[in-house]
Amino acid sequence: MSHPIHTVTHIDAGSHARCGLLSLPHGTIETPAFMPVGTNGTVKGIYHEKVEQMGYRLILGNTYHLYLRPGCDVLESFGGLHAFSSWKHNILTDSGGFQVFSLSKLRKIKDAGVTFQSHIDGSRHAFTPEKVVDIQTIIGSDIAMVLDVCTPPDIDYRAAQEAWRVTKLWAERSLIRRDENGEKFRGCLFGIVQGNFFKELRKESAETISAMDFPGIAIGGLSVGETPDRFSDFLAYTTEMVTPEKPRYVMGIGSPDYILDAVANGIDLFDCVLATRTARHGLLFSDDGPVNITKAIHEFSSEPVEPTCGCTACTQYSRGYIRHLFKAGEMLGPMLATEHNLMYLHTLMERIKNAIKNNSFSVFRKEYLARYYGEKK
Ligand code: PRF
Ligand code: ZN
Repeated sequence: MSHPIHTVTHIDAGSHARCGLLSLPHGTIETPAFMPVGTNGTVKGIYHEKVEQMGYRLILGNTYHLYLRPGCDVLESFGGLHAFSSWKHNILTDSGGFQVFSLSKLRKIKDAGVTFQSHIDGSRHAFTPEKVVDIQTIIGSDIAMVLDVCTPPDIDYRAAQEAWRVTKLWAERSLIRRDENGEKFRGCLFGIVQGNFFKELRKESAETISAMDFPGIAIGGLSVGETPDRFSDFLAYTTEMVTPEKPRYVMGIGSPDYILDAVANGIDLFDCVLATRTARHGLLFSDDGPVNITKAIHEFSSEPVEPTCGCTACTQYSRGYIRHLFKAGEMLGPMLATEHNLMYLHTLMERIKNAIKNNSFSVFRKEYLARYYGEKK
């Protein structure tokens, strides 16, 4: 059996929110934690050094992208992604289970695996659950994810059942390959719960994946285009079915409201491109909701984006200047916005952890959301 990697240190008195310590090959992480996305081995628009200075110790990479470019031969010759990219802390890699379904063309799923065409040059490739574990072994992932079948929200029961059947089969084979790889695989392999928007399938999936020899459990197939109410309903339902003994990770969520929802249900980890992607379009997080810095109302504003934020953008520049950078197409605009959004989320996680430790998470959440959804600036 995999040894436990997560210790719960405190559970909030009024919700399922919990604080804990997650022990990984490149150091221990305080949970709940948000993970910035660095698809190609870089968090877009920001130095590793800054990401590290803010306090992040776990970032994401994508097996799908890294396998296509630079490729396993390059990664292997450098001794893995840590050495290649010079990121000293933990790396989680997604399996490609989502990227193959959202980015590639002509994909075909069989029990053996999935064949697809690269979104970069149209070349043909095949992923099997075994190959995906092998690629993540070469990458040197601290947390590796199993290959899964992520489905859109509008499919029928039979299609959802079939996707879960394949996901389960692949999860079993992934564990066998992890064990075959022995010492070469140094990370923690997480299982992924699927089951689309059918409670019966979600229950079976959560219980089955929880009982398998994974040290951590991810909840997949949420935030794939369903309504916020449906997201919230299925998040709560599924999380309750996942064993509390293991770290729980909900894949692909990262707006403050969804983070608070996830934490309230007892989720320990989440990631999303939202913070960094929307930053590049001039959307900056604030306690008063997202600020679109490109809007005309900021033209003459000498105010910082968020007065309580300690990032470079908020301590050194005005809204008016940052708006100008975006309007002029200057690189510094997206760079400052990226740093701000990551700093904002890191600070938000600190506030959340403090609220949990003080048993006041529900009050914090309510007050935070009242302001967040209030008058938009
Ligand atoms: N599976 C995998 N990666 C993911 C997802 C999933 O279901 C999602 C769904 N929100 C995001 N990233 N492997
Ligand atoms: Zn800031």
